[in-house]
Amino acid sequence: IQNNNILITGGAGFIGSSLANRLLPNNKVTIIDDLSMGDFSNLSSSSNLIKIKGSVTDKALLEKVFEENDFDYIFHLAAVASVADSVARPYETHQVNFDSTMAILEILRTKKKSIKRFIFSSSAAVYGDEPTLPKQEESIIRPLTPYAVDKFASERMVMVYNDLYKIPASATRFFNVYGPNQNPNSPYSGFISILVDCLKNQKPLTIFGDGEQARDFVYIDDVLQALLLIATSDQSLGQVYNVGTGAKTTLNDLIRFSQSDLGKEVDVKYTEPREGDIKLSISNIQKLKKIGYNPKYNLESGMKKYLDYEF
Ligand code: UD2
Repeated sequence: IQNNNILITGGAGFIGSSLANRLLPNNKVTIIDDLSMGDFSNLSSSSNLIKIKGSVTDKALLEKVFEENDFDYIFHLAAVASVADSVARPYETHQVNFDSTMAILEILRTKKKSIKRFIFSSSAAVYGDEPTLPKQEESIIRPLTPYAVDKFASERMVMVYNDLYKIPASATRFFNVYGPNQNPNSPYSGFISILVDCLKNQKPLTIFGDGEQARDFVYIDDVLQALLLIATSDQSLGQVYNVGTGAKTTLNDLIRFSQSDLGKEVDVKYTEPREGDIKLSISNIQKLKKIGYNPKYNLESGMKKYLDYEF
């Protein structure tokens, strides 16, 4: 993507800032972020960058931004990213995770905005705990939490706007993304960011459950590859894609790996599982591979790159 005008909601957050830094040298990038989890310091300084501190639930702000800009690409990454947080605050997370999507879609429809692509970040959480693995895009959808319901509803609404109103759109179902600049400072942060923080600062780690729950952890660079492919492929129009690696890692695997790799002991405490927590989540990525996706990192090389960056 070059010489385009791009909006990234949640652009100060982990995935958003990584994407912005990749696009900034050759594009104009506008960021909206409420800085609840993100930080503008994640972003490279650039004359191509416009930073707006504000919430995607603020319709007046969205309208103003769209009045002042004709965007080519919109990456809607702003979200309450934590499944557990959505269980604690279902209504507030709904406003961020669903209403904001509709607000943007409505502006695009009613103001007849012509864009190249709207990319919505959905989640593997939509599959829930239905035991068939790995998860394919056509697998049974059984959302178990407010987070998962809102991600699925947003994703479907995006597809309806694509089909009925010709707002060109695609969606990604992210599995568990990790890498530098993922904020570890909340009990709701991503597990790997918390683990790395514990390793760095010798803090105790809490595992919710027996640690045998498994995830498909995907390194941020592979996620950027996926986002850029999905945004620019003709084939991906009106389509939703799993974004993962296809590999299964348990939390206990991760602790063993980090300890042996770094030679540091982690003080682990096991406690009750989280409500709505999924036991096994592994992706089938054949559909994404058909448009050219080729993940470059397995857990070992991804963790190595992340840890080299942190230590
Ligand atoms: C992650 C994403 C979510 C969604 C989903 C898709 C984050 C924060 N959430 O949800 O946005 O896209 O993946 O698959 O990235 N855990 C602990 N101790 C801790 C923190 C977590 O044991 O201190 C457990 C947690 O109960 C869960 C696992 O680690 O079993 C992963 O938790 P998570 O919050 O990193 O991610 P997940 O899969 O709920």
